[in-house]
Amino acid sequence: MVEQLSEAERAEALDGLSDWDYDEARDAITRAFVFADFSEAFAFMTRVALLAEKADHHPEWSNVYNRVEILLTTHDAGGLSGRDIEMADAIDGLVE
Ligand code: HBI
Repeated sequence: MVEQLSEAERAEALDGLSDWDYDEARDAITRAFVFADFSEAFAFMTRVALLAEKADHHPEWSNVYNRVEILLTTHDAGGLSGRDIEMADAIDGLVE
């Protein structure tokens, strides 16, 4: 069972994720990525999909042309967990 982050743990984790926003209603983190075109956006999604399968941790996301919006939360924990923070770090690593 994955544990939901406490308020203090969440605050500390969010401090280290400056590009992500906290969605209070969902107890989730979100980030929008914008690419040159659809092809670049979809290539990024493919890389995220491979990360997600490897980690057995999957994003809620949408894509419109060159824009990819990602929301991370842990369904098994009913909110934000350490697995979301790890996934956000790994996704950030793809675009830095
Ligand atoms: N992805 N975001 C997210 N949250 C989960 O709880 C989750 C997941 N991917 C796979 C997964 N859980 C499985 O471990 C379980 O549902 C079996």
